Amino acid sequence: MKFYITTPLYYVNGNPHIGHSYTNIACDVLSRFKRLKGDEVLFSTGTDEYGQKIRDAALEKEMTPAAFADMVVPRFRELWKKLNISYDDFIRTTEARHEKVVAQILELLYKKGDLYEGEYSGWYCTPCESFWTKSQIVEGTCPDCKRPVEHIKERNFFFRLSKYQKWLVDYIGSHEDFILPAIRRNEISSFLKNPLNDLCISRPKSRLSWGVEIPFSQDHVTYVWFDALINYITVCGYGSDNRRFKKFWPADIHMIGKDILRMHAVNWPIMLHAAGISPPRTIFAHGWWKIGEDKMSKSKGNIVDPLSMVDKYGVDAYRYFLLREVPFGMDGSFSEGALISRINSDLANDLGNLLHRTLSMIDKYFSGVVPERRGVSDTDNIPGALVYEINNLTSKIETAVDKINFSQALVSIWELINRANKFIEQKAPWKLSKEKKIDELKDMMYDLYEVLRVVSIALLPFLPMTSEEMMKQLGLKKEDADIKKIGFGHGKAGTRINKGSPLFPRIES
Ligand code: ME8
Repeated sequence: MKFYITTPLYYVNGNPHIGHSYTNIACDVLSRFKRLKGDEVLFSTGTDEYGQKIRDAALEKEMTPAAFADMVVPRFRELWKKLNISYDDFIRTTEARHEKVVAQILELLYKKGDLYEGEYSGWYCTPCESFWTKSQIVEGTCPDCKRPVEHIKERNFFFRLSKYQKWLVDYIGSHEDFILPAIRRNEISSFLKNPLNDLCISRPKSRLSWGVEIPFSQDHVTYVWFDALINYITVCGYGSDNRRFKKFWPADIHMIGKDILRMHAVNWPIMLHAAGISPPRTIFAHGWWKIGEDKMSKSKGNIVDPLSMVDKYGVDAYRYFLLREVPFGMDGSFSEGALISRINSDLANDLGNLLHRTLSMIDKYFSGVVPERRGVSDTDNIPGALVYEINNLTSKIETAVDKINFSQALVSIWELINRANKFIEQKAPWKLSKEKKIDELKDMMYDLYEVLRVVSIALLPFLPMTSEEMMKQLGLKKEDADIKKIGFGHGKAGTRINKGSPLFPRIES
């Protein structure tokens, strides 16, 4: 099975913030999960470098846009490295491979008559890089970001979006998973109840020359939103490697934030369809991280720097918080207080404690060697028993991940962790030891070891460093990180454990 997942290409007019990291962490979890299942994954990310706002940001720093982009791009790469984002390709819209495909698509649509020249008169919002009509703007401001728009009147090229509106409406109607979550599909369906305007896809060079050349016009470059979307087919080989393209396209998931849903769920499928290419399987638009009630964004200046969060609290604590705190798809409010609470309760108390005390007991009672368990009985196979719950974990996680519901997947893992913690309290192994009930003690230690072993595998996509550290302490090898081993009994009696320091020290606020 193949799995092709993409992130948006982020604008390079400022440093990456937690919103960007959220999308990439989500894609990383899905990619790692698919790899764990043995799928062949292509995970792409990158940067969007043309357009008016990058040009303006560069001018402010008295740099050329190209030099400015070269300065910012490494900050994205550095962040992805720090966050353990396992992407396979990083594409910049200024690369020749991208521009070549953009030119091919433009040429194809022009020859087909789907691009035409005309006069554009309307309003433009630079921070959103979006055109608006008179009826859309609100008291001279952009309906999305509420900042002033400028009036523009110039000759440009247009793409016949309107010609394909009926096709798109039918397509959305017959493909339930095309736009997710359902609330976003409904949003697009109601937007499509009104007639679509054709899309202005160019800029005269006299006003903006920082863009991809248009092969049939000396005087224009393409509109940033027209060129950037095309990266999704460039990455998987369109126009350069047909076999690879056939293998990976259509993309399985375009992961985006809800701010750029219309471009992805209306313009992009129509561009593809007009060019004779199938649409992606799923466009998933997640919610926003806000600060209080405000959306976090580079242009609003209320940014939380992911690097400082990671330096303070660690990569996996940060990943855990973003994935666990808010059901994926909904908005969330970021606060350090909430992050610290999650670290102390879920990571330090529940997970960290279970590992530390179980390994301490295996050290104490069995000299650091996993004991052998007696056979499994009927009472082990009823809901609530550890054996039963361990055997049910994979299906719970798979169901949640298939629905792109990360918090639910983590809840299932933590239910098992907490059941094991409760089991220790109820069974009081120290009493079993005192009373010399050695067989019972062995069974119990083996079961706790099994919980930790399956948890260490299940956590790999979400918290890769923690998973690795747990496996090391549990005396497991790399090849033990296999989804087929998330089941009771794969752990080997006789394994020597290597107890280390606690995974997540408590944070005193
Ligand atoms: O839109 N909360 O780039 P961009 C959650 N270049 N996610 C957020 C967020 C927030 N507060 N802020 C940003 C562009 N994001 C275009 C994309 S794609 C061909 C071109 C994430 O730098 C989210 O994924 O403005 C959102 O869609 C994306 O960053 C926008 O990034």
